[in-house]
Amino acid sequence: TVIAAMPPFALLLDKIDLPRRARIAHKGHFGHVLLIGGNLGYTGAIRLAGEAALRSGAGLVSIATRAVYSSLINIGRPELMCHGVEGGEALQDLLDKASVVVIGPGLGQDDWAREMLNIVLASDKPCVLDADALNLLAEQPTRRENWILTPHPGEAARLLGCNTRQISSDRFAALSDIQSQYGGNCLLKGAGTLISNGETVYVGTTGNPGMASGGMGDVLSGLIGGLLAQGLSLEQATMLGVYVHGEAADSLAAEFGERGLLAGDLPEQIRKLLN
Ligand code: NPW
Ligand code: AMP
Ligand code: MG
Repeated sequence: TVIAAMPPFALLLDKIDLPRRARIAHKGHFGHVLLIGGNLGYTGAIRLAGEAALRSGAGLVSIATRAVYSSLINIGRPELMCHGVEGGEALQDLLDKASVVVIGPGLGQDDWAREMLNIVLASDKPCVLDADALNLLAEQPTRRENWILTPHPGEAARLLGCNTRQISSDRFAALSDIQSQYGGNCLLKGAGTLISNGETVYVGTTGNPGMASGGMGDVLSGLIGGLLAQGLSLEQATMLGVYVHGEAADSLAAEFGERGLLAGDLPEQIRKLLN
């Protein structure tokens, strides 16, 4: 395995085809992200992922969530389309319209969550698996190439059947084990997020301890999903997403300080950076 520092922003952008908005562009040109999650107690997670997907420039963003919460999640952010989905058939209809799926933020691990994940796994849509989708995946390990897995060390430990301390003692080995077992593009989040495409491991150079607060990871998975929906490759979306997520937090920390940085502060800053 080759280990490399993340290229600087200008070089990264040079290699990435983030689409320009042509004069005659319309929303259909920038992909449709379907985000699945937001179970009891965790509705905020899917809302944060949705805001990040919108600010990344995706054309359309839909959320599939529990029926009881569906009308609450987009309060104050009506650009998000929210669907209460209790059965597999309803989710299948939404999947058919989506270009990319993000599943996991606030998904929970109950029967509803399992049903949602199984339907996504049965489709061949490119997807980002985060949070509880990773915890459920650990129960039925599967390999796939067209997905991005975004574990933090706790989720990584579940994916590998070990404990967090073992993950932290050799993060490169842990990520390499996850990638070879599960395939696709994989991250190991934390201070200095690692990214693996199976050949090279990149070390993230952005981010700060202000990000040690709830919802930060949910913003990252929505951002990566939004970039994927705009036509970036799995690797490009992962690299650019991790870079910009950390850089957004760094510029906010430089202005306001690390303490009190909120996940919900990031999407607007992400927009500035991507433009
Ligand atoms: P320890 O304690 O060190 O052994 P969980 P979660 C470890 C949703 N959210 N370095 C650490 O383990 C999510 O989307 C909803 C080392 C820690 O105790 C999920 O669906 C929010 N260890 C659900 O909640 C905002 C690290 O992992 C354990 C580490 C549960 O997700 C919050 C915690 O992980 C949240 O996003 C690191 N850098 N990072 C909302 N507003 O609705 C983590 N660990 O048990 O998987 O719980 O990540 O909170
Ligand atoms: P999650 O635990 O899923 O909410 O994800 C937390 C996000 O914040 C990940 O992208 C981490 O890389 C980032 N993060 C958390 N703590 C730090 C830190 N001390 N330095 C840099 N990034 C961090
Ligand atoms: Mg998380």
